[in-house]
Amino acid sequence: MTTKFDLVILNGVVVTASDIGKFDIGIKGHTLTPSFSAEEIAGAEIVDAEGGMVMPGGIDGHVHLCQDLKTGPLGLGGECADNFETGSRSAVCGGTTTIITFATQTRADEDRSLLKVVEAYSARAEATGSYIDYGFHVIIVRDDEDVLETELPVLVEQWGITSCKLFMTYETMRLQDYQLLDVMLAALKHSITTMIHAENGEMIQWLTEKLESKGMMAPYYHALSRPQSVEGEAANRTIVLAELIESPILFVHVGSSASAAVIRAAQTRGYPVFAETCPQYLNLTWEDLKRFHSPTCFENSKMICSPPPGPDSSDQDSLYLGLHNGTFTIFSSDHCPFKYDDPHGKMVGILEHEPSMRGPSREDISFPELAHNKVGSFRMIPNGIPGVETRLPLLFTRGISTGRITPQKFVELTSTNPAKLYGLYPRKGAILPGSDADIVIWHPEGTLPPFTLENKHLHHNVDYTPYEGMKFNNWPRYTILRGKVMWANGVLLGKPYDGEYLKRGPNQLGKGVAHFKKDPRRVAAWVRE
Ligand code: DUC
Ligand code: ZN
Ligand code: ZN
Repeated sequence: MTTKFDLVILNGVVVTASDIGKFDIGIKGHTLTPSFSAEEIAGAEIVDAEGGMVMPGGIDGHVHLCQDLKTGPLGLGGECADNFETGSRSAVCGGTTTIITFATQTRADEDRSLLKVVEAYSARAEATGSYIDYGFHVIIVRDDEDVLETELPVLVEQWGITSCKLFMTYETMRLQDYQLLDVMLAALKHSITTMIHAENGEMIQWLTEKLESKGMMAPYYHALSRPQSVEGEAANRTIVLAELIESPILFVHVGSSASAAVIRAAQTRGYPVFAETCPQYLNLTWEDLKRFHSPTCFENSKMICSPPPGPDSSDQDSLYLGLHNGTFTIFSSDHCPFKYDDPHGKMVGILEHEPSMRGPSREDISFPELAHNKVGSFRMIPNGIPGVETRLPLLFTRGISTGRITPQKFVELTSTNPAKLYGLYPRKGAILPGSDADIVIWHPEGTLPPFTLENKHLHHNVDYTPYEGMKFNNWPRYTILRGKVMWANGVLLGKPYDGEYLKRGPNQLGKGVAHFKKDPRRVAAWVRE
C-alpha cells in the first residue's frame, strides 16, 4: 500500500521563528506537510514528541572542517581535528541538520584560484561523506583582480557559494584596508555576502610583543593581547569601509560588548549590518583561561579562541541583550576543532624542549629564555575551540530555560535567519509545505534529568570540550534530516553519506534599507558603476 506519509510527528509543540503551538507534522519523501487527517497517517512511521518542542533543524553557518589551518606561525596554526564525517556526526547529535564550512585560499601561489580551492574542499567532503547537508563559504586572503573578476561569478553560478570571509588579523591571512575595499566591492557586484573577522591585527601584534617582552606568554595572556578595543576599532573601521561602497556586511564571531555597540549603532542608522555571536562568548570568561591547575598552566590553551570571550559576565549580559533585541542575526558555533594532547593540536604552542609547560605550573620556567625564543608564546597556540554539538543545547539551557530568549527567537537565531542570510530559505530553516523535512525535537520539559556534560558524551574527534562540567537541562531527542531519523534517544542512526551538498542563493535579509540616506559627500556611488 502506498502511504500518504512516510513519517509523522505527533503531539509536539511546534516552534517557528514567528509562532508556537500544538501541531502534528507529516513528511512524505524529503518534504513537509503540516496538516492531515487521522486516516492519512496509516502506515507511516510515527515519532511521538510527547509534548516536546519541535523546531526546524539547526543551521550552523560557521564550522571549520578539514581546513588547512597550518598557514604558518602567524596564521591560525594547528591541524583541524574534525573531518566532514566526524564534524557532521557531532553536529547531528546536537540537533543540527545543515552546516556551512570554510574553503580557504592561502597565500601560496598554487592556492590563488578560488575554484581550485573549492574543488579541493569538495573532494575532502566527498572522501568521507557528511551526515548532514553542507555548503561552503570561501575565505579570500588576497585581492588578485583577475581571480575576483573571473572566478566569483563561477562560484555563485556553478557552486552556489554566495558568501566570503575576510580577515583583518593574522599575518598570513589579513587584508589591508585597500584590499578589503577591493574584495568587498567585487563581492558586492556578485551579490556575495562579505563576512568579516574584525580584529585590529596591528594592535594584537604590538600587544603580543609587549606581553612577551615581560614574559607574559602563558595561554591566559592571549586574552590580554586582545582587549575590547581591538574588536571595537576593527568593527568601526569595517563599517566605515563598507559604507564607502554601500556594501552590506556581516560580522562573524562577535565577542565583545564594544563591538556589539558599534554594530547596533550602525543598524540604528539604518545601515545593513548583520552579526553573529557564538556560545563561547555567552558561556566562557577570562576565568576559564585560568581554569586548569594554575593561571600559567598550558592546559588553559584548551580555551583559546579569537576573539577571546570577555573578562567577566557583564559582556555576556550585553550579548544576551543583543540576541534578544536583534543586534545579532545569527548564533553559530565557530566550531574550530584542535585536539589538546596532540603535537598538531594545541601543543603546537609548546616549545618541544619545554616539557614543563605541560605540567601543572610554569613557575620554574625562565621567562627571559622563553621570551628569546618566541615559539613558546601563546601566539603559537592554534586559535579555536569545538562546539558544533553543544551550540543548541547550551542556548536552550541558558537562553530558553532561563527566559532570556523566547523559543521563537531561538529558532530565528539558530535556523531561520541563517537560512535567509545564506540563501537557503525556505528550503531550510522553516516548517512549511515543501520545505525540507529537517527537524529537531527536544525532550518534553522536565523529563530529562539535568546532567553534567563530559567530553565522552560528544561525537566530535576532539579530546576535550570547553563546556566540560556544565549543567544541561535539555538535549535534542530526535534529529531528522530530509525525513530520515538520524538521531533518536541518544542513538546515532544516520550514515556519513546521508548529507548532500547545498548550492545557495544570495542573502535574503536585504541589501539595505530604504531610509539609509545616500550622502554624496560620504558615499562613492560612482565606484559601483
Ligand atoms: N576565526 C574563526 O573564524 N575561527 C577560529 C579562529 C578565528 O580566528
Ligand atoms: Zn575568524
Ligand atoms: Zn571560525
